[in-house]
Amino acid sequence: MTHPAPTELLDLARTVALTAGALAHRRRTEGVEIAASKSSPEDIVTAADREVELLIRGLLADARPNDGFYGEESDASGGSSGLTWVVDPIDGTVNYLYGIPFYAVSIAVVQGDPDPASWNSLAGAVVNPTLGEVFTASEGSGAWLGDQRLHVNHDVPLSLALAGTGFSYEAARRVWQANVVGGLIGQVRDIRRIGSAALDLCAVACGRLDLYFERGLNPWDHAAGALIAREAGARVGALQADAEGRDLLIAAAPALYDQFEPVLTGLFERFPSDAGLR
Ligand code: LIP
Repeated sequence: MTHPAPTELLDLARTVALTAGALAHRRRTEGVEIAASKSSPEDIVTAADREVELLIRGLLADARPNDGFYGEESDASGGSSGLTWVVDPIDGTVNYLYGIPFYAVSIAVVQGDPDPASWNSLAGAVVNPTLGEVFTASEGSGAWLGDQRLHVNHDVPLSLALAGTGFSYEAARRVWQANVVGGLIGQVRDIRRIGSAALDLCAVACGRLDLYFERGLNPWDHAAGALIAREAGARVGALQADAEGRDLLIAAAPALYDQFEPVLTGLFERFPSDAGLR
């Protein structure tokens, strides 16, 4: 099934993400309302998360009615075009709630099922409305921050790597993740917890981080950011040849990735999850 050029799909992703970002920002200044909690009391959804996703979904359906949709805050829908939009309306919702200027609208379009293990990412946009930063990438055309081409940091030894990571909304998983970070912190330059997987991956792409890893992410958290990191020269995946996914996502320059992988494997063995978490 033919589809438009990735650069053309990117224009749509960027335009919609900017419009959605403006709404999210406006709602932030008006005051944030928690609508509900999801997998745990810590896992909240705001009224703005839902409103912004509705806006994105409508704009994409108007422009491309035959595409599928897979978003964090609403039911997925299939399409007949072979393309699916993978959307996180506000990635970094807890930052959004607290007014920490690190949340983002994340929009990607993939070919095939919305499953990181098999999809082919064509284009992605991540917009941080507070900083006015627009990260974009399309398949084979590189990664950009505005009109600045991005490249990951190369030739960084693990001991000098600034590593980003994140923690789950499940308390038992957070304790397990913290044990792993405790085992790692003496082997890297330092750790950063930015609070948005989409912005963590963009940070690897633009060299603000040397390495990022996290367990427990949903496809919408990383769909656009992983393409942006890849197009900036990062290797993105899990352990061995596994594709990134809910189990684990690692992103770093290839040489650093190769150094980090055995260390992380060792830490997972040293700190097996008490609660049998995978
Ligand atoms: C967030 C991720 C972050 C992770 C949080 C949460 P949300 O997504 O971007 O990396 O550590 O637990 O999953 O819930 O803000 O869309």
